[in-house]
Amino acid sequence: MNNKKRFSKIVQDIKDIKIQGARNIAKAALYAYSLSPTKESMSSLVHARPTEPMLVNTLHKFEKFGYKKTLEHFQSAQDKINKFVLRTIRNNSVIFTHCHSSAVVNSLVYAKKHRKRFEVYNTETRPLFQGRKTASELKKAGIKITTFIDSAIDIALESKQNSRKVSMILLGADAVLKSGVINKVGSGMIAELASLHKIPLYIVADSWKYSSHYVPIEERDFREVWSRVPKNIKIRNPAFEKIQARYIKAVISELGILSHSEFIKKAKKN
Ligand code: RUB
Repeated sequence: MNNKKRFSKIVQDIKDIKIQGARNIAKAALYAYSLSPTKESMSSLVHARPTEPMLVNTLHKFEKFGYKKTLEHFQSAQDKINKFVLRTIRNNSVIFTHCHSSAVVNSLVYAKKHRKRFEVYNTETRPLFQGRKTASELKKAGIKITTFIDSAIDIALESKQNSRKVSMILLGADAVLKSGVINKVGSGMIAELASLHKIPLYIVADSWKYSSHYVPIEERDFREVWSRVPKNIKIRNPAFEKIQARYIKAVISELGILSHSEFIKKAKKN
């Protein structure tokens, strides 16, 4: 396969969610852009998933620092994040997560390897079921996992309906903004329920997800929801949603375990 074909395949895989999650998307975009570093390539990568400032930030870093140095950031940031998440997990706890975040999954696998005792509740995450990916990866690492249908989020978080109460929520992020965090649709509702049930909600995210610009919410194809929908039924399929800053206990990034406002200050400086 030549570079042009390889580039187009990566863009298509990002569009089709074969490559998913902000960090994996940014990493794949970095490689694709290194194959074809032109204005047009930048534009097709940026438009492949519009809610991804990490992708944009990564391509700008590439222009300043080159491929190798930019790529190194991903692992070194994740290594630091893993250590910070390890500190926040209490033994014998139940952790709730949503969709598939490589930052969350990596840090949970790291915590398990470092002998933390915990189990995980997660959601299947319709319409594309990224929750199954999370469940399979955690199971493979020997972590006890229970998957709930999305409509049962309140049941998952409500202590009376489960043998054990959820002690913390770990969510990934697509964008960290001054007003809050954008993550998979459903995250806003989870944050409101977390506040109702007094469960701390942490965002686990690389600081390159910070953006001082407006970030649009991607609306995806209706066929993901209902492929043969009868005429005159309109389908809405927003991919992401904002979590208001007031619901966030801390943002765990390579910069530390910081309140949302402290994170914004530090990320702005970087
Ligand atoms: C994935 C999603 C993830 C964030 C963070 O949505 O919302 O929580 O992207 O992921 P989609 P990561 O499946 O639509 O891309 O921690 O891997 O950056």
